[in-house]
Amino acid sequence: MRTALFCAAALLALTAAAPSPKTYTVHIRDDKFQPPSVTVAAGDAVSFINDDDDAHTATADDGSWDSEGLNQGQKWSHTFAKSGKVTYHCTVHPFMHGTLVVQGEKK
Ligand SMILES: [Cu+2]
Repeated sequence: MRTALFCAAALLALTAAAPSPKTYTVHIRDDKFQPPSVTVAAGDAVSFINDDDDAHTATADDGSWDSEGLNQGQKWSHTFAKSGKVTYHCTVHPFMHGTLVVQGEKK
């Protein structure tokens, strides 16, 4: 019992020390990524939600990530661990562009 309490306390201390990851949301609406540019910290997640009635993707221009096809109402979430700036597009509508900036120390 005492061990279990100690473990719980240690876990709480660890949780408090680490910055908690956030989740950002990008809506895909009217053939646009909204907002078109998002800045997050390394370890944060972004959810892409398709609000349109036709299919879209969120696909990194450098191929590092890809939501694949999202139908109306579908959501795709991804955690970004690597810092840097990545532009992305929709493979169905190549005129749709967005920018994702991931900030954090490089290791
Ligand atoms: Cu599209």
